[in-house]
Amino acid sequence: MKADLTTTYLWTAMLLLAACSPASEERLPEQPTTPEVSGPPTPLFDPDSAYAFVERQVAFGPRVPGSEAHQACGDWLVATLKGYGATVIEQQGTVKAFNGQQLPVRNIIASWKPEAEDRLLLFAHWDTRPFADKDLDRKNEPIDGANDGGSGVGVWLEVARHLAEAPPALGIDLIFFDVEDYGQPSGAMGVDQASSDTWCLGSQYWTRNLHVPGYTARYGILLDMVGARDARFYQEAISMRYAPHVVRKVWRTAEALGHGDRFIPEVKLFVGTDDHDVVNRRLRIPSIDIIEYHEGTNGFHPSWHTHDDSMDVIDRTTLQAVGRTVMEVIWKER
Ligand code: AHN
Ligand code: ZN
Repeated sequence: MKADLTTTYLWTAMLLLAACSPASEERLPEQPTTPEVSGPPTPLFDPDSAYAFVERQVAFGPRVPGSEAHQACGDWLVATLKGYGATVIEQQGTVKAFNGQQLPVRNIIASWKPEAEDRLLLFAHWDTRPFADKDLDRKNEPIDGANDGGSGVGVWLEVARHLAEAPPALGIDLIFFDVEDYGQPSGAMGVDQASSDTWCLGSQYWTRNLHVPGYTARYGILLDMVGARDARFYQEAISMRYAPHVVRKVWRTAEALGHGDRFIPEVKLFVGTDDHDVVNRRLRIPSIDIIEYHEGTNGFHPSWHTHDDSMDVIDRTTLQAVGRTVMEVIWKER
């Protein structure tokens, strides 16, 4: 505490000097300025709450478009978001799946400060894959989607819980896109443009039917597969192409918060079939994808599109690293 006292004396002496000498007035500020622009402090992300939000979705059963579980979970999402003070728009329509099937689409759009011009777009997909094509067994049965679908929504719901109570400076639009994960299973030929267009049908629908004509936002953040134990997040190539400043801001913030072990500032993956690509290409809202890169497999978690994608892979410390980081970014925005 001695050092603090000395510092105080020094400051007092400097201020006195400044007050007495007119020449120094121009050089010294009237009072010490804080480096940060002041604003509401970032509220605390609660990983237990985020975990419970993932659990709650999974408890409905697989949220396959057109199913009863999907309907019930959607109703719960809308009610929850309204409970957090959001203006909610439900966008309903029909899209055609790769197999020719007509699918109902239900995008859930929650807005805070809808009148504000400066906005951030937060998004995740809330549907689950109707089959387990990467599994060896029960390939035709839908998956739990705890990580794929559930985790992004769970983190955003926990963020949403704070939006009414301690609003950040900017307007917020949180979109839960439907029918992201009904894409054509990749065969030996890999993913070409035609098959890549069979993914992300909900976000494609939204870009053609914007809830607000001419909608735009300062930037967008997509969360996809952000809940698995020991997950690491590397920078993603499409995000780097369209929104490098957002990528750097997020990874720098993670590092500053002590999550540098999770957020590694190296570009390691390219995810050309995710909702951020649609938003970037069609709307030019610079958008990033925070998505796990898993060494040794196809780049995604080994549970990806298998029946192992259950609550067993979800870990609170991963949800915490992601949730705390994005909240800090959102609440520091001016
Ligand atoms: C593919 O690479 C085919 N899809 C990435 C997007 C995705 C699917 N995220 C979750 N499921
Ligand atoms: Zn998926």
